[in-house]
Amino acid sequence: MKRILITGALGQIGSELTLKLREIYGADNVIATDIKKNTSETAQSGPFELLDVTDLDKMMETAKKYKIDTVMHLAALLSATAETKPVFAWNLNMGGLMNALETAREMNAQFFTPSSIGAFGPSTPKHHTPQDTIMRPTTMYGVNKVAGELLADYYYHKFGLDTRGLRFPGLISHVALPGGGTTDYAVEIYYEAVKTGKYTSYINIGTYMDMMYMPDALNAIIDLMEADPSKLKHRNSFNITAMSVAPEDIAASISKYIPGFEIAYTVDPARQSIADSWPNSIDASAAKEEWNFKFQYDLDRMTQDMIEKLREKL
Ligand code: VAH
Repeated sequence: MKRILITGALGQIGSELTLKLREIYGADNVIATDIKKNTSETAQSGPFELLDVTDLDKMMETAKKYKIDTVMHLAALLSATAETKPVFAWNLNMGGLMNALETAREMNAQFFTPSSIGAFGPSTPKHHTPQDTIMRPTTMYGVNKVAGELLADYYYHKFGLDTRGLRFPGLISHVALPGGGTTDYAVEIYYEAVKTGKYTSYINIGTYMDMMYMPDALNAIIDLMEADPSKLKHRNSFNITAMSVAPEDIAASISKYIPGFEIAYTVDPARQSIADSWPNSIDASAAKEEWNFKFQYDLDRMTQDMIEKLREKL
């Protein structure tokens, strides 16, 4: 990883990943791209190009202009939005991925794209979901993620491209908001806790999903990309997680730092049914064995940091 092209650089992951990569590899060596520009530090602190990921010519041209050797393809529509616009989701998620893989192939670049716990479905074992198991998702997002994992593995086997991926759980951060995901509640709850001291959850009590704090997710991406390829038995994609939590667990953790915090529930059936189709807790042992995956933030440590950072921000 010396010259990195990032798509979706102003999204939830990209906003922070771009800055972290610029710190490590040098600001000029990390080319941020997104469909729109904004005034964030991410957009201003190094090279930025407008890029619609469905435009292969522009992606190739940008890759060649900057002589990139790594593609990190983050641009995608998340699960809840994808359910409301399935055809658009297919075209963006699969079309964008295909273009990013083709760009990586042309440049002989290392390649990363996130998968998700959304790649699993109702017939997947729900607890300690193994690395290699049944994957029959019932959402468009999940279908895209499974197809994406297979496609990235195909590029590895067929063309020898160095493709690597992670199955992310819900990611929680205080920098850029997620948009249109099922796990977004786990971010909103912190904003509302700091702003108003209460939160109404659209995900029901007792609904367990895996989650991870953004700093751990960023380290995982970099550790995986830097990992010795001879140790990797899997490539696309590795289960990783830091905690398996339900809304009431996050609420209880927040109450330790914001006494009197109140949670209520008004369930959104659309997002609840997506959450119900996903695992309760996944097993990350393959990631630990093959490239030493580790995390630093458990629920309380994350809560403490989120509240501190949001108090400064809001
Ligand atoms: C979503 N945050 O909710 C994403 C994620 C684990 C789920 O992929 O759609």
